[in-house]
Parts: sequence; C-alpha cells; structure tokens
Amino acid sequence: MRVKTYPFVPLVWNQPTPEESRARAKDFRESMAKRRSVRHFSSEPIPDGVLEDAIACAASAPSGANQQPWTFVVVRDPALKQQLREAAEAEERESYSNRMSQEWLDALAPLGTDWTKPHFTDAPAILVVFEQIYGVQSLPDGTVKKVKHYYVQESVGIAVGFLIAALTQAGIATLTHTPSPMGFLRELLGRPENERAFAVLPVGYPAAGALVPDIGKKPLDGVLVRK
Ligand code: IYR
Repeated sequence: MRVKTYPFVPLVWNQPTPEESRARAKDFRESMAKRRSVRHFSSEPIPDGVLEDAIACAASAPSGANQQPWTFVVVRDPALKQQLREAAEAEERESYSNRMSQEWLDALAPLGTDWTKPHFTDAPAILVVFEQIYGVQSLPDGTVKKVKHYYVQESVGIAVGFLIAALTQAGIATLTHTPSPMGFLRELLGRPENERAFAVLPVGYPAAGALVPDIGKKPLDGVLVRK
C-alpha cells in the first residue's frame, strides 16, 4: 500500500534582526550556563502546570520520522517515590560495590556520588522518561501491529535536552539520573513491554544550603572546530 504524504503548509517563521539574534543567543547561553545538576532537593511543591509545560516542550523535540518515541511519567505519590528509591538504591548499592569497574569509580570519585539516592523521596516529583523501542498500532480487526521506530536513543536524548532546558528556564532544578540497570522502573511504573527507561529526573527546588561540586565546562575553543 502506498503511503500518502502530509499536506504541506507555509512555514511560520519570524526572522529576528541580527542584534536580536545575538542578544537572545547570549541570554540563553548565560541562563543555561547557570544550570547545575542538583542532588539535594527540598520538598517544596512545584507550581501547577510547570511540569506539564516542560514536558510539552520536550515532546515538541524533533524525532526520527516524527515518531515521537517517548513517554514521560510524572511520579508525585510519596509511597511510589519510596518504592522507586528502595529499588534504585538496591541496584546502585550493587553497582557501586560489585558492578562498576575501578576506572568508572575513579571517574566518578571527584563528584562524590554514591549509592544513596535521597532525591527520589525528597524531590516533590520524579520524571521518568521512557524510550519506545517500537510502536504499537491497534488495527481495525482487533490485532496489534509492531511499528519499527528509528533513531530512538537520539530522539529521546534530544527530548531530554529540551526538557532540561525548559525546567531550567522555569527555575526548576533537576538531575539527570541513570540508575543501572533500570528494569525496575518499567515494572514499578507499570509500563508496557515496548518501553525502556531512559533517564530519571528528580525535579524541584534545591534544599537550603545544597552544595554542588566546583566543576567547570571546557572552554569554547576546546569544543568548537572552525573549518
Ligand atoms: N548511576 C550511578 C553512577 C553514576 C554514573 C555516572 I556516568 C554519573 O555521571 C553519575 C553517577 C549513580 O547514579 O550514582
């Protein structure tokens, strides 16, 4: 069966002046440069609607064949957050003691991370981003068809970038946390077989007196190649 193209419509495009472009690029760069990964959260709630807007921003990201291979789960229930914490800490404890190589532990040592994950219970909400390894289409005859997804990890990575930028813009702190292995997330959150956890992002305000490591970013000259 031949697949039809979408109808094409005129692009909505408001071109900024060069000065406006420069000013906006600088403003955004400066606000994003202040972002820090936060590991100590207060329980202060997030204003209504902020997470929904941030997730809608993430879900507007480009994706392979516009398949949007992602699901965002927002966990606010304290009992479920506690369960997630216990499961994550059990995996992390095993990873830090037996699964991670000495080289890996040495790479992390300056950041002071360990198996304890208090952010699961301290932050007012936990976002769990799932990648949809394949799509599931229900057919009129009641059967279900698997749909191949393309560039899933790239797409979900871009969406998480949008999510972090949107949260930062809204003044909400987060951490990109990848407990390993992550199978417990699909189980505890009751997600279907075609979904695999991609990242966990606790969200909220930093705890009073929260400390962060005094790290820097590479200078532009170290990451930008001009030809
Ligand atoms: N998942 C572990 C270990 C960890 C790995 C990397 I790479 C980090 O940048 C930070 C931590 C943990 O969350 O502690």
